[in-house]
Amino acid sequence: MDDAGISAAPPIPPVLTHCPYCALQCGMTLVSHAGGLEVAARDFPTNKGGLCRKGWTAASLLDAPDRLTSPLARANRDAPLLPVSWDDALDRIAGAMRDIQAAHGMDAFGIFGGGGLTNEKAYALGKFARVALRTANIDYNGRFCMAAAAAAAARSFGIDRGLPFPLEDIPGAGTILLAGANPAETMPPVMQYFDAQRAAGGILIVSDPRRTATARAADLHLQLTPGTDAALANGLLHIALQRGLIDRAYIQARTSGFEAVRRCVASYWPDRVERITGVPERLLVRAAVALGDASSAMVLTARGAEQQSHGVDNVAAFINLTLALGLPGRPNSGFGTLTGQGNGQGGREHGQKADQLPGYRKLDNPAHRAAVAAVWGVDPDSLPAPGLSANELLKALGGPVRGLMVMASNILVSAPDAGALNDRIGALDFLAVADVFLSETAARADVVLPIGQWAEEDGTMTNLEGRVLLRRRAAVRPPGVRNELEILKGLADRLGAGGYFSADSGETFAELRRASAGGVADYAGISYARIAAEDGVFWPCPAVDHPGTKRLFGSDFPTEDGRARFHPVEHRGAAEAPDRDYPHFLTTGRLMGHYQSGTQTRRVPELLAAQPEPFAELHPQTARDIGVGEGRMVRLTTRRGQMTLKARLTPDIRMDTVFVPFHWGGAGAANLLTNTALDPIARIPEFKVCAVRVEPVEPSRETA
Ligand SMILES: Nc1nc2c(c(=O)[nH]1)N[C@H]1C(S)=C(S)[C@@H](COP(=O)(O)OP(=O)(O)OC[C@H]3O[C@@H](n4cnc5c(=O)[nH]c(N)nc54)[C@H](O)[C@@H]3O)O[C@H]1N2
Ligand SMILES: Nc1nc2c(c(=O)[nH]1)N[C@H]1C(S)=C(S)[C@@H](COP(=O)(O)OP(=O)(O)OC[C@H]3O[C@@H](n4cnc5c(=O)[nH]c(N)nc54)[C@H](O)[C@@H]3O)O[C@H]1N2
Ligand code: SF4
Ligand SMILES: [Mo]
Repeated sequence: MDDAGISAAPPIPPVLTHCPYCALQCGMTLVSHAGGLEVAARDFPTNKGGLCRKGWTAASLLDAPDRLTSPLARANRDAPLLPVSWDDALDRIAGAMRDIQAAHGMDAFGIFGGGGLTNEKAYALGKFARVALRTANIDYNGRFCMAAAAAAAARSFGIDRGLPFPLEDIPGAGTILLAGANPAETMPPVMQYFDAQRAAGGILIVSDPRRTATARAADLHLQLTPGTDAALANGLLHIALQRGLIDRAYIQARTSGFEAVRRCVASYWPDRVERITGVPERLLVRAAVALGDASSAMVLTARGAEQQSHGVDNVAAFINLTLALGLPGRPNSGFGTLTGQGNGQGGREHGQKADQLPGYRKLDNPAHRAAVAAVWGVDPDSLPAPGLSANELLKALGGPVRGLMVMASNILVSAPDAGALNDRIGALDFLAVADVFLSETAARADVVLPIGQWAEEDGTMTNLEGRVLLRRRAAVRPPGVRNELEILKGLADRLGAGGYFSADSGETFAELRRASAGGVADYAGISYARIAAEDGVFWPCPAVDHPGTKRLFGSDFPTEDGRARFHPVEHRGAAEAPDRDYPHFLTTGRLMGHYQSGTQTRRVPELLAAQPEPFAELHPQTARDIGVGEGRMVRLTTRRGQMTLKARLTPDIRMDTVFVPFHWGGAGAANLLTNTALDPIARIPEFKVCAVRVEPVEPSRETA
């Protein structure tokens, strides 16, 4: 197998690899510099040499002074974390797993994974939960991310691949609607594709309650009320129908269920949609006509439209629009979601999701269970049932779930209603965290495991296009750290299941290929050597002589009848609407210079200097109404919590909306405020909308 052996080669920079952060997975080169490594450009087909400032500075964390280099453990809940040996640390964790499961049942120990893990690790983690720990309760932070789009795409198209086409198709699209996406800050190098699209005469439309850098780069900005995305999409489809812009031949030949959607959107008159969304009727008409008239068009959603308690509905409404216009499967056209985390795509395909097995198979499907059990060499009946989804798992902590192991997530900063989660973590019998740094979550653990970083290991990542990429080892890791594959093998040994696991990434990938063979996300034909030679391979790729699948849906959809399905959707709005006590909308999201919970980017001096602290973005009129000026402290209060932070005034935000970035912990964590209301299908929390009260903090209070 050509996957073996790579790990054994000593790393000699320059090494061609990829950025550790977001789902664009920009290609980069790691070169030697002053005894360490430095990032240099790489002409890779996705980013074409471009990187954002997070990518350029990524290598500085390899020798960060406060990097963890020894396992830590505390003697009891009140004792400090102190260095221990790896054997002690793994014994402690395996012992806690055994004790908790013996006392409270197999599902009383949970696992929380992350979309930053390589495919190999995500696969091994899912297998570890089912085969070694034998718990139903494993889920991951992707549930906080693109889960709504994943569920909606799977229902309508029969498959969830973030983009069903490569980025290179973007410049050829006549019109593009970015719904709740701010790639100018969240994936800066991808903007070259939208710039090229506009330069070729295309129209770019952005829907966002804020006039973001992305909205400023667009031809048309629909500045909608938070939580009204489904109404907007239905309104656009209503106008397209009214003006005869829909593609009846496509609807007839390639879809089912249109009639119910047609009836549903009939009541979304433009003036009604203007009232719901706040977007003027003339802009709605311009957007609908631009999409409907173009010979090719795309709708791309991101977290703005998705992280809502009706996120699946919102995405379904946009999919309906694209199907009615006859777009999916046509050149330079269709629906897609911009997946967020480095391996957000691959991380959801190989089994760290509560309901899934490798290859995007389902745990509740007997044939799928049998296929995977055969590869693993276990009895299908020994595999647990689907378990709790991420936020439900976090809500069960200290209740039915008594122990938790977290790998690659900083839940105390990134999960909704962080104050309540903090209490529940305190009520756990045992917490283990594997991280590179002592994150806010790791600082609460009973045992902390120090992890090797991206540039110190080989492995594969699957980017937002469904392109499987190779991450290559460029540095020797510091003594004292291990990677997740070694840790899972070490724990499995102690649980009597070590024979099922390998600590080698090449061997694990070879097994993943077999386990995914025949599944929706089929990696059987993908090898490390092919990825390196072909600048990535697109799944599904069922055989070594298969070219991989750059574009989906050209002739049919992978549904039972080959047709895409419409789903009628009514506008329902957010779970929490502003009222007298909490009169504004609060929304949360990202800044260019920080990544997620900030564990990594807050440790990069240049990035921290550029964005040292959280702030509340307010419209100047809103600020005048409550009596605060630029840079003054405001108190934000929701039904769940309170935080005090600086006001930043900008006319680019709606007057009824306040925005807070979520990259800080402790008293600066935006998630002290957010709502845990979940989408009923995807179980994604409503990070993007809740009701908030904004008040000035008097000087006496400020210094108190
Ligand atoms: N710099 C940076 N880049 C990142 C990340 C990061 O942390 N930092 N994280 C990565 C990850 S994991 C992800 S998921 C992606 C996320 O990428 P994006 O989805 O682009 O980022 P967000 O800032 O979460 O949300 C996008 C926009 O949604 C808008 N929005 C808020 N409420 C609504 C609403 O009700 N409707 C609509 N239509 N829009 C609304 C916000 O104003 C915001 O501008 O970014 C990835 N890239
Ligand atoms: N309010 C609000 N909250 C949000 C969002 C929002 O828009 N608003 N967005 C949500 C979204 S889309 C996401 S994806 C989540 C992300 O939130 P988190 O899951 O907290 O994501 P990260 O900050 O990337 O956490 C990764 C942690 O793992 C560590 N780490 C990095 N690489 C590795 C590795 O290879 N192995 C191990 N073991 N650890 C590693 C990092 O140091 C860090 O502490 O946040 C969600 N939370
Ligand atoms: S856009 Fe994403 S992948 Fe590219 S350099 Fe920035 S963080 Fe890294
Ligand atoms: Mo995400």
